[in-house]
Amino acid sequence: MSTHRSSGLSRLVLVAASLAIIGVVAGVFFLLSSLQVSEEVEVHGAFFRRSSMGGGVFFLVHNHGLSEACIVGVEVLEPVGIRAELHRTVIEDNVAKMEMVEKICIPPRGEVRALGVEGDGYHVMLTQRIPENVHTIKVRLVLSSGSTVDFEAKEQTLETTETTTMEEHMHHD
Ligand SMILES: [Cu+2]
Repeated sequence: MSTHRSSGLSRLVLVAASLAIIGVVAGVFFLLSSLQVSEEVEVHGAFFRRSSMGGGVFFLVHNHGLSEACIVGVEVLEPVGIRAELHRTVIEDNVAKMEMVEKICIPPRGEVRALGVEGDGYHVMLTQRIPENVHTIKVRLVLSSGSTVDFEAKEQTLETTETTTMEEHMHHD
């Protein structure tokens, strides 16, 4: 009789303990999944420089997520009709060369300095002439997750540009 009672009680304790564990596990999963879904990729300090043939868009991009995030596409929302490409500048034999890249990946909890040669080489290349009266452009980055990040880039004119940054996109002219 007493053994039956104690086994019933221990079964109750076991059930309560399992429920508590399930609750904790579910809570952790919920927390992780909500971190995944929340806005992970942020653009900071964006600006563009024009050239006769188009220009370059430069920015810092932060990944607040726990997994790698990749930029796989770019488009100019405003003004319409301006083509853009993901680019990287590489130095070979002291000569800066640009190449198109399929993607720009940001490590978990990391950043990429898309500032051309002053940063990690990456930048967005504008391959069409920006109208003279346009001094702010709106850019959309497409991530491999399918989500998008929109940001504005104000024009940085040569007068306000540091001397060291002036050389960088000269080869676009
Ligand atoms: Cu370029």
